[in-house]
Amino acid sequence: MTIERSLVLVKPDGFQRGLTGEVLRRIEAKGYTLVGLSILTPKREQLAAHYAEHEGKPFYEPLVEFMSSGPVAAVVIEGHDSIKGFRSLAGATNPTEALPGTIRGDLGRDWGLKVQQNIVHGSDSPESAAREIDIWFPGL
Ligand code: DAT
Ligand code: MG
Repeated sequence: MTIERSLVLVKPDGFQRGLTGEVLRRIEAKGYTLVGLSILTPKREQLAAHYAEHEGKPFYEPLVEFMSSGPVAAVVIEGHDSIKGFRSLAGATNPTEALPGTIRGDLGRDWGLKVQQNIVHGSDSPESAAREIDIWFPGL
């Protein structure tokens, strides 16, 4: 098992609610290292690249709208199996179904919107992580 990097985003809902520190605390408490950290309001083009796999889905437009609505914290984390490990910390996509103990399960809920607001993004594979880190932290 090689050391992996994963791209984590604290989404606008998490950032606006002041949960960035709580998310970073959980990442560090788990033992992963922070190797990149940036606060920015994402542009549509950046989100279109990031979420290319979801283009055409019913939640795509609401997702891009939501993600560009305010600041996010973009983070690169590092550690053995950190891609799977962060997905485990984050919990299921639907915050109603995400188990207690996970970021989404403890801190998220369904707000009845067209897109789920679920606090965090985490890369889902080594290929996605490499692609996403290049989008958010070119050259890192
Ligand atoms: P994840 O973020 O768990 O990797 P995803 O990549 O399938 O999930 O989707 C990206 C985001 O889009 C997800 O975090 C929340 C939103 N989303 C996904 N599926 C949805 C759905 N069926 N209805 C509303 N929003 C959805
Ligand atoms: Mg995903």
